[in-house]
Amino acid sequence: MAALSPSAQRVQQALTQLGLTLEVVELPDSTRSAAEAAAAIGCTVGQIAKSLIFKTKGSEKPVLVIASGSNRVDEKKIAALLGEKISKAEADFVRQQTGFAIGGVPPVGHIEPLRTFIDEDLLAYAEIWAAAGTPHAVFRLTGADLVRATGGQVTDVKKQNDPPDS
Ligand code: 5CA
Repeated sequence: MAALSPSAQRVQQALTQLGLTLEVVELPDSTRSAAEAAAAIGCTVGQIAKSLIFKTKGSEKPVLVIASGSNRVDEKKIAALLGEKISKAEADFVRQQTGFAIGGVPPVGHIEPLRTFIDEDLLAYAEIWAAAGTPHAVFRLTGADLVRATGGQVTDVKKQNDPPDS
């Protein structure tokens, strides 16, 4: 089997150090977005754990929200838990804070630990998949693994769908 790329190796090392026997795999097809990852893996979009980086508006601290691929994150819900507004981080900030580029940001293995929130919907699946450092690298895990690995707070993160026109 081909060696993992350096960024994927870092994620594999982080998982191993956490005591998790989870295996990073690099796929030929792109896993850059949740939809692409689901297609490449052959799972549902909901089973993709997307790691999204936000920035607090006052203190400019990074916040990681790990959401089901089929959910949109309601920034107001996270802000209420933090006591501070947040906005989507720009690409440079994501790289500085995590050490990974958008499209491959993993839930673990960041430069420094991040304040983390986990979408409760991810815990409903028997297995989920997360990015592993590159837009071709992923690993399979359970919701319990995700909680254990990140120490994240499990909560309702999702934006409700807009009501239909009446
Ligand atoms: N590897 C896949 C699935 S595991 C993945 O990383 N998907 S993702 O959804 O977590 O990452 C893509 C996310 O990066 C998008 O949802 C979006 O929130 C963010 N993103 C994409 N382009 C930009 C950009 N130019 N600036 C800031 N954020 C971006």
